[in-house]
Amino acid sequence: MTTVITYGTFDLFHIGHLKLLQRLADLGDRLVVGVSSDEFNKIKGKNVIVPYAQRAEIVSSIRYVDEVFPEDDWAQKRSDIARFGADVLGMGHDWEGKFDDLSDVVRVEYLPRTDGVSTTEMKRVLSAF
Ligand code: C2G
Repeated sequence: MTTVITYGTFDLFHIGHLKLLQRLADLGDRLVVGVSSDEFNKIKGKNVIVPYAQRAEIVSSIRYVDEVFPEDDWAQKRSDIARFGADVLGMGHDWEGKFDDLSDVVRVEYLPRTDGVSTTEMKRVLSAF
């Protein structure tokens, strides 16, 4: 069984998030997702709209996702990979190269992002109303 692992904030869940999760699920048999906690988003410098509990519930409801767990810091990936027995770490290509240091324990894949949609852009459009 091939396990794929990924991480993200998934704020204001949109088609770009969905397409990425779909592409990641196609890489294996099981997809586990680390959803960034509200506290970790402060460290990432992201102002999130939707609280962690709701973001986690939305992502865990996606048919491509098998399990969700909290992402609390940058350094937990290596232990998560061991805990889940992950074979593949997949991220959108805006992270290209950033996780290559984990390639000794997992196959690292950077997948195309979905252009034209982002949480930042959604916030900008919504703020105009
Ligand atoms: N994404 C995408 N297309 C978009 C927007 C996002 O493919 N139009 C992807 C990103 O590349 C990322 C995932 O969706 O792989 C989640 O994006 P974010 O919620 O913005 O997550 P991010 O802040 O990049 O957090 O430790 C890693 C971080 O937690 C990643």
